[in-house]
Amino acid sequence: MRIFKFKICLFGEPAVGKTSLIRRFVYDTFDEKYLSTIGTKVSKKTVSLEINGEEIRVDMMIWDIMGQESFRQLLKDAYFYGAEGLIGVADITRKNTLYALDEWLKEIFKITGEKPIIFIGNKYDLKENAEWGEDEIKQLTEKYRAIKYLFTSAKTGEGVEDTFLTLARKLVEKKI
Ligand code: G3D
Ligand code: MG
Repeated sequence: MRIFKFKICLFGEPAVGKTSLIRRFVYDTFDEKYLSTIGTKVSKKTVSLEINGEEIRVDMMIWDIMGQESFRQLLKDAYFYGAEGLIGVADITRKNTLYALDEWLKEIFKITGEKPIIFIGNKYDLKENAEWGEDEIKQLTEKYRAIKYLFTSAKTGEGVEDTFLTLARKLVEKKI
């Protein structure tokens, strides 16, 4: 069986749900009391995909950035260096978190070059309180020629698997 390994980085403003999305995907749990810590955490999840009738194993090394703004500035280059896939996360209840992805990407692409990316509107379980929606995220998706956008909830799990598996598939397809 062919095995691929990819570095995948999540990015986005504090409290949009990056850590919760990773925990949901990797451990299938959602902990309301998860504490933010300092630094970077790498989680590994192995998935298998069928591509053109071939079963392929993908080791996804999923990087989570944490900590304060000043710390992130210091960490940024090392964090994004070698990233092969990107997941940009915004919170649908805060419009500024969507616009912030633009700023993030200007910096990230300087480090990684243009890489496959998926945009996420997280906290979809709170959609009654949404400050933005499909139109806004579609614009961003077109601007960066992203693979796609998705609305997710780390709380209910909606869209979470789809996000990571779509990215994994895209990364494998680029290689084979
Ligand atoms: P971050 O890693 O991007 O900084 P976290 O974000 O994963 O730490 O999440 C920040 C807060 O948002 C957490 O709440 C977390 O429980 C909550 N959250 C994350 N994803 C969702 C979601 O999909 N729906 C809802 N309703 N809440 C979510 P606290 O209260 O611990 O700060
Ligand atoms: Mg976090």
